[in-house]
Amino acid sequence: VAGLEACCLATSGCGGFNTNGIIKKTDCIQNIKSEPACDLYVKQDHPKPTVNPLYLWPRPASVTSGKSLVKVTPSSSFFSLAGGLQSPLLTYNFERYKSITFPHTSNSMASTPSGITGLMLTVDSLNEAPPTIGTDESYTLDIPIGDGVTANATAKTVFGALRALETFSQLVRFDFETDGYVVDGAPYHIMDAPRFAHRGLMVDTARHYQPLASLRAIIDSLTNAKLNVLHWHMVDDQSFPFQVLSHPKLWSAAYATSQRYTQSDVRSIVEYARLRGVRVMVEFDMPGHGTSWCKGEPSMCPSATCQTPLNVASNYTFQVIDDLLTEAAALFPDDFMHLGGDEVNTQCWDRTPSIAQWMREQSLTADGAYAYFVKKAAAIATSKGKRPVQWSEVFDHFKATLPKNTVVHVWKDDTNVTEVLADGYDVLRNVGYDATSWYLDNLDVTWDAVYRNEPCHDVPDALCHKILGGHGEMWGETVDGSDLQQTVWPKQAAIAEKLWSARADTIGVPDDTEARLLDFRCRLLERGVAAAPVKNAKARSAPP
Ligand code: CP6
Repeated sequence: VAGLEACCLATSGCGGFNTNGIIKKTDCIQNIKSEPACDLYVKQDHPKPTVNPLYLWPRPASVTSGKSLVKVTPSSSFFSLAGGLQSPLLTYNFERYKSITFPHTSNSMASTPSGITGLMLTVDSLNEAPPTIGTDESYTLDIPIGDGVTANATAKTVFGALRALETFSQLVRFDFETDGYVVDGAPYHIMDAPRFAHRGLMVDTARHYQPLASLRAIIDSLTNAKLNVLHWHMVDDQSFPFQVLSHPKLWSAAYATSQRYTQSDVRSIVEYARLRGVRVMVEFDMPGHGTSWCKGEPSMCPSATCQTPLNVASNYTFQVIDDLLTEAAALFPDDFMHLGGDEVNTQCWDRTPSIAQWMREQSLTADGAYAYFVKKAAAIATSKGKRPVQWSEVFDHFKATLPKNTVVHVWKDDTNVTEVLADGYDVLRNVGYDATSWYLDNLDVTWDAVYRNEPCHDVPDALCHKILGGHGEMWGETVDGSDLQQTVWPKQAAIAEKLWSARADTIGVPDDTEARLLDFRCRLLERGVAAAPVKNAKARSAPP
């Protein structure tokens, strides 16, 4: 097919192709010779774990295990809730985890039940309201040795129960020799809870549209690594795919009439995420990165020739933002609402006579006008019951004058995280070894560079616990639905472990990590997640 390279050898490099001026990467995942086959995952072919848990990702807080191999007998009611209680969310996930835990069909399924015959969950609260930053995800999991016995899990919330189901699913494997399921290393006693409450992935749907099916698949993939936030970078300079009922022209700046999200679409994505214990934090980036707003609402922009940042001098700008955030607040139940605030170049305000005049009248410098904008946006979000989240620059510029409910999303190397925390702000940060590795779409970065980052490396212990968590960032300039998953995975797994698991004693990457990640990547492949090879970060093409 002209212009389209479906696949190419990792070593030869491959070109991209250009459609409507949008750079897209070709998908060139191939068997990478240096990557061990997935037989690594067949545990009897691998040295028995001496230090457990070798093959759980992310590493739980505490595991004790034994040396026994126990059989597991699947059944339609394998997963159940203690006390005969009902939870629609858990019933849904019992079905989901039946197919995840038991992917193979044995030839001798009819054989009599033996070994572990069920997993019973005891859950304190069956509240199914969407998860929040305060949701307790701790759980315990006990897998006994015996015949006709049940495994047991406890959790405080239904979302903690989901994490227990995930861990259980990772301990069960299909044994092709005996044509049945087994657990190695029983009995298990696991007590687990996340290190950070906010463990996310940012997906940018403005540089390329990401189809709904791709968003659902990426949400599904998050649960494998116990991640719990999708940060939806909804709009940017390039496109505005989101439906605003009160300002119906805004989404005329979508890439195509088909490449848009209706409010009903958004509701269904948020619900899909809730069922998996994933929060959705939406971002409307402003006043920078706002060129796309001009198409539907031209008066929000300084002028036709100088379009960004959004017009700070116009009350109408804030009227539209208020209307949009009213609608967004009703669609996204999450407490957090991201308002961007990054990369604001105020030259355009100085150069636009009406805005320059307004700034003089208000006795505001351009930086003062920037502060006025981001604080006004934050106040609007707060008035809708949301906590504003804003990128580093708002702190770098305005320091402790920001409202105290602001969550500062640190992405810049030169932002002093200790200072942000000491000034009383909650912090999210991009997890990475240095500025370049914060971005999953940067193919020069290898998984171990991501893993080597310690989220508190530059923060005193006394303040570390105040960091809420962080994100991998999937900027979309070169990534569309064809290569979303292999751009995110497996590097996002390194981030997931840094955010879930206890701070390692070892500086850097513990010895068994690569073997564990190779195993986890095979698990992702088994589950239909198109994770790129672990050992070859450049298995995909570079942009032309
Ligand atoms: N888009 C938006 C981006 C980036 C940011 N905001 C970005 C900047 C530098 C790098 C990667 C991404 N593409 N809206 C910064 C938060 Cl290296």
